[in-house]
Amino acid sequence: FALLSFILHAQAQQYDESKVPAYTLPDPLTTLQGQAVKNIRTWETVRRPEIRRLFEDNVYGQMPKDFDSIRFTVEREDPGAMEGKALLKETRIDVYRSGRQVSIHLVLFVPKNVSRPAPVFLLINNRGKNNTDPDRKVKSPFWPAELVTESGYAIAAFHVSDLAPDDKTDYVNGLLRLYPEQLTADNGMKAIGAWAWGASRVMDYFEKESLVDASRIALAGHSRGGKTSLWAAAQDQRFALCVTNCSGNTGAALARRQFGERITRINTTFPHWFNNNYKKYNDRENDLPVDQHMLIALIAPRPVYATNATKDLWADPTGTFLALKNAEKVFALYGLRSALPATPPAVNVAVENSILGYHNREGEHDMTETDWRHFIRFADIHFKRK
Ligand code: GTR
Repeated sequence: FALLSFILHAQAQQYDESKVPAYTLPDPLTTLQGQAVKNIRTWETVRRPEIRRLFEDNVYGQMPKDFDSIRFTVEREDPGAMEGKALLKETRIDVYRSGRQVSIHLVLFVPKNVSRPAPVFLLINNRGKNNTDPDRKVKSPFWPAELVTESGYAIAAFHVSDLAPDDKTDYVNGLLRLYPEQLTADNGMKAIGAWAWGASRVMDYFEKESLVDASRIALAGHSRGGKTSLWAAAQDQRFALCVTNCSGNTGAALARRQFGERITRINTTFPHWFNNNYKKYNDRENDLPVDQHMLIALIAPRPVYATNATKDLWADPTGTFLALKNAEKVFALYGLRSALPATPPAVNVAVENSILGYHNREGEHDMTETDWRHFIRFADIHFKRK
């Protein structure tokens, strides 16, 4: 009984808005020395590096970039894919360090009726590999390649397991074999760091691929993949736009609200996602030197689109909206307008014409064609404006 009640207690998460405690968020525009950040220069030279470092040390871990070499090998090219409407290119990205190697398999469809180089939606795929079927026998709404290419974008995907298996023991058998020193450091990278690292190596490839426009890469991820898309875009400023779908705790939702999934719970179920230091914040959200609005702020001035689903309270829709709102002032430094209302928009109402976009779709924890239609419109607005 004692054990059972312990388990039930440990798993009890709350969904009651009236029980959200009073909290004060760390100010993205006040430096650790207490200086107010009033211009882009201080933001970019002092405060932004400071926040990035805080996330590295306390949450996601380091992002090493000292590899020996990178090689791109075309594994398959089909100019007649999607009934002749697109070019399919599958590429293996091999990265070497100290005699060890990691390989990322990338699937890419480039529409034919669009002027090249094409803008791209890149998905960090955390679900089954068949969701991104290059043969299109499976047409998953999670990666609606036909819809995206018909809308004038190339679409690409890689699978997280190429970098780190999503398993609390097995996660070491991937990229971390190249960086074993990360495993013994309290601020060492684990699985989510490794997945984000992989997104950057795909970007290295895009920079060399003449079919695509490396200055218009929209990075997208769902849930744990959405936590990763935020961290990758925060780290790597080459990503021009970030989509974070139902990313919840340690994604786009504020930790201090303690609503839905909490840090203790995520660190217990998924001890292989975040660094060792993050475990110090179990049940101590208020001691964190950051909150997730600051992760969104790191992406400024690049546009960020976050979503939720009404039946996914676990991912705290209100906390996600509030994280965006509290990041607005950093985008404002760049003179960028956020059209987010003061309180969350009505269900299914998308805010797209805004540097910070948002919708709360009716339904379950998922990424659907409806979500993608909004991502496309959001990218249309921002990429055209460029
Ligand atoms: C859940 C986890 C969430 C989210 C989700 C997913 O079990 O608690 O943080 O990442 O998985 O990735 O679908």
